[in-house]
Order: sequence, then structure tokens, then C-alpha cells
Amino acid sequence: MALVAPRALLVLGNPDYEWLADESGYVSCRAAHEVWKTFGIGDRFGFSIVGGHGHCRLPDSQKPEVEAFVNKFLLGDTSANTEVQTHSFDKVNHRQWYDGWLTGTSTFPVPDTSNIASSFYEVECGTRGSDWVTHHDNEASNGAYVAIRDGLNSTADAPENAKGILTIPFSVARTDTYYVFGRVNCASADDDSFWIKVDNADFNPANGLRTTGWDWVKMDKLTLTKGNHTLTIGYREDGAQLDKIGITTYLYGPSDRGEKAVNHCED
Ligand SMILES: [Ca+2]
Ligand SMILES: [Ca+2]
Ligand SMILES: [Ca+2]
Repeated sequence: MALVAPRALLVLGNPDYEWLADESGYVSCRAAHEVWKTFGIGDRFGFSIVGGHGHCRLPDSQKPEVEAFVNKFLLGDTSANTEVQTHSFDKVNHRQWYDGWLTGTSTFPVPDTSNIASSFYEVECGTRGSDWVTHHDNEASNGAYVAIRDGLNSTADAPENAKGILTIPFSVARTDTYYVFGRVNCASADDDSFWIKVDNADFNPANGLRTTGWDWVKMDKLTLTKGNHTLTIGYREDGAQLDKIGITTYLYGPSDRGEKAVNHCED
């Protein structure tokens, strides 16, 4: 992307499709933008990564962004606003991937394994709306996982019906930054997302979670105060299978099946 500089470039992404802009695509855009900014022409690079619409279709929300770039750089309208940075990756620390270029010192974090606070929860032991179905698999923790009924998809917004919601009460041992990891089995880019929120926050899409078999993926990052909280998950794409939740201060997440769940149940 940076080889296009000093000419203008607008990058459009759709995180519902594999290779059409996932978290790494977002980080790459942030890094490339630094090159334009170094030349004092940051307005000549923009990115808009928006899901919830079909392949190769421009949703209405992106039309003004494209028109601004066309008006400014092809039609000479210098007043067009090309400061376009649209995405749903607020929780991603993009700077750590390229700040070594900018400051000479990389801040990429060294994981602190001496003082990890973690707790684990079986999703099948949480409170599930009736559209969530429990399945059995010896490769899943506790032998069971959940998935939404086939045919249910809710990519543009979180489902409003309680039947599509599952909730897991949890508590954390200290006030700190936590990562919410899910042990998932998500076979394709059409089967790899959920809506997620903690307590009364807005739902965020956790998308692009594709795995090969059961694996841990990062679904959220947030600061939590010591004590009790509620994790709420809504369906987004059918076929996404969810086994277990690990809530941890450890950036790189759990391995294997994680530790025994706080809410362990017979299933
Ligand atoms: Ca997806
Ligand atoms: Ca699907
Ligand atoms: Ca499980």
C-alpha cells in the first residue's frame, strides 16, 4: 500500500469475507498511513472497513467516503474531506506493530507470566436463549459446545430477541486489563463471528475468528474492576461453534482446553 504514496489511496474492507480485511488488514492500513503522514499528506490515505453487506457491494455508509476521494483527487475539489478511518477494531493496539519505525524503540509487549489472573467458563453451562443448541464433541472442553440454530445470521446488528442471547456471570480477582478469549471451532469466514459485550456496554462484533479445529481466539479486550460482571454473547454467523470462555490478563490467551471452569456443570 505504501508504494502508492504520494498518490491517494482509499482502502475498502469487508471483514465478513476472508481476505477482505480482518484485524491484520486494519493494522496494515494504520501502518501504511504512517508513510503518507511522514510526507505531510495524511489526507491522501484512508480506510473504511465495514461488515454486514454482500461481497463487492458498496453499502450506503461508504458512498460518501468514496465520493470524497474521487472529488478531491480526480475532480480537484480540495474542500472534500478525505479523513476516512472507519473500522470496528477499537480494541486493537495497532501502534505496537510499527512504533519502532516512528520512535526507534518497539513497545511490542513481553508477556508477563508471573502474575496472570484467569478464570474459565463452559459456555454450555451458561444461560442460553432457546435458539442456542448444545452439541457434544469429545474434543470440546466438558464434552460439549454451543452453536446457534442453522440459518440464523445477524451480521449488521446484534440480535434483539432474547432467544439468540447467552449470558455468563463471571468475576475477576483484581482490577486490570482483561482479554476475553473464546475456544471456538470456526470452519470458514462465513462461520466465524459473534456479538459480544460485558455488562452494559454496546455489542461489538468479534469477527474473523476462523480456526482449524478447536482453538482459542481473542474476542474482546477491556478494563474490568475487581468483582462480578456479566458476559453477553449474541449470534452473528451460523456455523460458529463456541466451547469455552477464558477471561485473562494474559495477552496471548489460554492453551489446550484451559483450566477447569468456574461454572462447571454436567452436560
Ligand atoms: Ca465472518
Ligand atoms: Ca455460516
Ligand atoms: Ca464446553
